[in-house]
Amino acid sequence: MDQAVLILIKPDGLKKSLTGNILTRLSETKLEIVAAKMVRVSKELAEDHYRHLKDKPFFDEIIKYLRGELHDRKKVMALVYWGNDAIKKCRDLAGSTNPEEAESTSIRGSYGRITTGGVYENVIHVSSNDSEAEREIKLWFSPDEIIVDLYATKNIVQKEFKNRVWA
Ligand code: IDP
Ligand code: MG
Repeated sequence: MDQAVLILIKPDGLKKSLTGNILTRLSETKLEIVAAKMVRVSKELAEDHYRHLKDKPFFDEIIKYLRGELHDRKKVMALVYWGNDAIKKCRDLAGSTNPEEAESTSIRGSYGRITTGGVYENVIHVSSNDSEAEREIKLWFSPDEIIVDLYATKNIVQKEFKNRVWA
């Protein structure tokens, strides 16, 4: 079944110059990249992304982590991969959430670590199921940033809409 999945290269992955390695590993899946961009992550976006973990003791730390406050790299690379069985293929390549338990050849097993503060710095995010993928993709991307039509859209006319354009 064709599926979409949100991948984030987290600030530790960018700081460690792992973008190329990670994209090469993901290309083994033969999935198609249908969206990609660099994002400066707001507190609101980070909290919405991890809202299912709001009650966890590590919530505040993973918000800081995703925003780049632990790495002096305030950016994340966001991508949407699309194709057959995309979620399982990408999660298998990523490995377990805890990088010390992840298979040593997986992305997280190869490049992740646990900080002294206890955060699992595991280099990438991968959506874990279809509904999570849909929610996350809609959170990180607008319809026009994705080159295929993944979900239903509607047209709205926005009056007095302020938009920044090139000067
Ligand atoms: P996932 O990223 O494998 O889907 P989630 O449970 O959704 O795992 O957790 C989101 C992120 O929060 C993880 O990728 C990891 O960075 C961090 N995290 C999850 N569980 C723990 C934990 O028990 N201790 C520290 N950090 C954690
Ligand atoms: Mg998750």
